[in-house]
Amino acid sequence: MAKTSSVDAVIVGAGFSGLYLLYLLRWHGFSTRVFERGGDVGGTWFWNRYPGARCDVESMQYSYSFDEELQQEWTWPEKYSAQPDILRYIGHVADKHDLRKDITFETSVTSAHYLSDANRWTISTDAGETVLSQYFIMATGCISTANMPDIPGIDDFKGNTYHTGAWPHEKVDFAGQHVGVIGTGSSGIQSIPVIAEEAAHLTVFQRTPHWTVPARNVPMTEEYERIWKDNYAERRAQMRYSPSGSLRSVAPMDISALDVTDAEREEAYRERWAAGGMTLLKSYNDLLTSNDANETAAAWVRRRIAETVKDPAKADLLAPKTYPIGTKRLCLDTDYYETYNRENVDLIDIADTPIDRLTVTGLETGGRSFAFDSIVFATGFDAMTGTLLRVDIRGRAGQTLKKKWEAGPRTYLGLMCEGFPNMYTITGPGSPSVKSNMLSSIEQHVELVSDTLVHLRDNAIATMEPDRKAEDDWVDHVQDVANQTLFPKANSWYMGANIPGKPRLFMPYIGGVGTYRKICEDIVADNYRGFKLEGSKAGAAAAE
Ligand code: N01
Repeated sequence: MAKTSSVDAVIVGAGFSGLYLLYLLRWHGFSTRVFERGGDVGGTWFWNRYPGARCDVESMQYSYSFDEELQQEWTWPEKYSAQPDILRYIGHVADKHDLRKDITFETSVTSAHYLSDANRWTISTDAGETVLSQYFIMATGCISTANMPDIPGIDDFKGNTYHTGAWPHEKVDFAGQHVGVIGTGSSGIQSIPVIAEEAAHLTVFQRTPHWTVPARNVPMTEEYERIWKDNYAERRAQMRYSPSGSLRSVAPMDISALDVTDAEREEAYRERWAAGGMTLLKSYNDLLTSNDANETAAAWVRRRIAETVKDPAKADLLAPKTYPIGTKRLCLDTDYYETYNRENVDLIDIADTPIDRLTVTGLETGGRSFAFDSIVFATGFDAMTGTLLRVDIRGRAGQTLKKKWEAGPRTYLGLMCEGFPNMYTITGPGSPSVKSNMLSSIEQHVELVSDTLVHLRDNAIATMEPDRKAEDDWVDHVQDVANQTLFPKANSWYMGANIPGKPRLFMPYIGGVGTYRKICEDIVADNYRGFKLEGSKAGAAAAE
């Protein structure tokens, strides 16, 4: 018989956001259950264990700020941490705060239905459990549903197949193998150099070349760590109100790329290329708003590719030409272009000749057959909405989230949806989320939700949801801000363009982390402007 229990809050997901939320809600005295699909904490870092997986935000910044003792005692081995080190950190946080005891692992939430009369969510899992909860919080991350392309014959292949976003826990040994990698986004760009070193032969299938710049990852030095730790309070405060939720190693320049000489531009790009990381895009203030300005950086990077890759035909294929630099997620790499100088690495352009089918021994494309021992799908995610829409979520009057979002996600602040009372999304579509240092955005949303639940409890407010106009205005604002940039020009997963049939619109809020935080602060200070706060707790409890 199905088990049924009742709690104040159900959280879905035990990644960075779910864990911090559990910590805060528990601290505030809310009874809380967490359901997690994976076998342990970690979220994206639990699943993305592919060779070369590491974070492209510096670890001193891609880490929790809420626990001063933790941020002082923890030591990161490298500037940009590898996946095992990040997972170890998350595991340590779970241990330190004894979080696992409230988490049910290897359990997926399959449905969440709002019961108007009782003002409760009834939440069911694939383990047959049902939980009644006043608050339902999706902390499921933005890139947690792997996109496996629908290629004919995928079950015919007799070799091994892997997806970077659902990598096995045991070591995959490519030694002596012929390996194919499909996809050249961040996951492909990180894994290709590492697989190339191990495999006998690697063939990369590229549909669209991605822009990538050197990460310049280095071991952490005591001095660098000490400077951060001595200045954490001030630096974290700056991060919270910065455009991207992170601080740059080279200061951004508030000037147009078109208002300087060629020699000045050359020097600026060289300095940032040498420093590594995302700073290149901050060289000038209009690289992501002006085609002409953007093209100065794009042409400069194309020249670096041509300098690095010895085979001119490969270099030409690797140089993006169809969309502005930075409008798909800029990748950070270690020796990506250099890898194409290896004799055991081939690059196959599938822009005009998609993969026709997988066969028993490999795959066919463009009239050619390729034989492989293993094929790696580095084909990305049904990002931002995919995981939310896989759960059967129904709000007032049985309205499904799928129906509400059929033309694209509609949220107020990326936090709540009209018609879905007391349901929250952490870093949901319409918030800075993936256009920021995720840790800054996660902490902001988690603290906002936790403070809000305390406010509701203290004021005996039974239900909270956005009003329709506030939501409509926010959806329009998110698009207006995006349309002032070059981002909509790329067929990116930000636009939903990587998933056949997905509505095309820019999903994250690109107005900036600091701007967004101030908007949220104003809204809260103005008695949660744009939200309907209704009913009394006593009434809700009586109805239960
Ligand atoms: O996924 P992607 P990802 N046939 O969608 C190709 C974060 N992340 O996993 O560009 C052939 O970027 C697709 O081609 P195209 C980060 O936010 C962070 O690499 O659509 N090819 C593309 O080349 C990142 O942006 C880190 O034409 C197909 C690739 O597969 C996000 O996760 C590390 C295809 C998918 O690239 C996603 O990155 C890793 C098909 N049918 C990820 N379908 C760091 O922190 C798709 N492709 C460093």
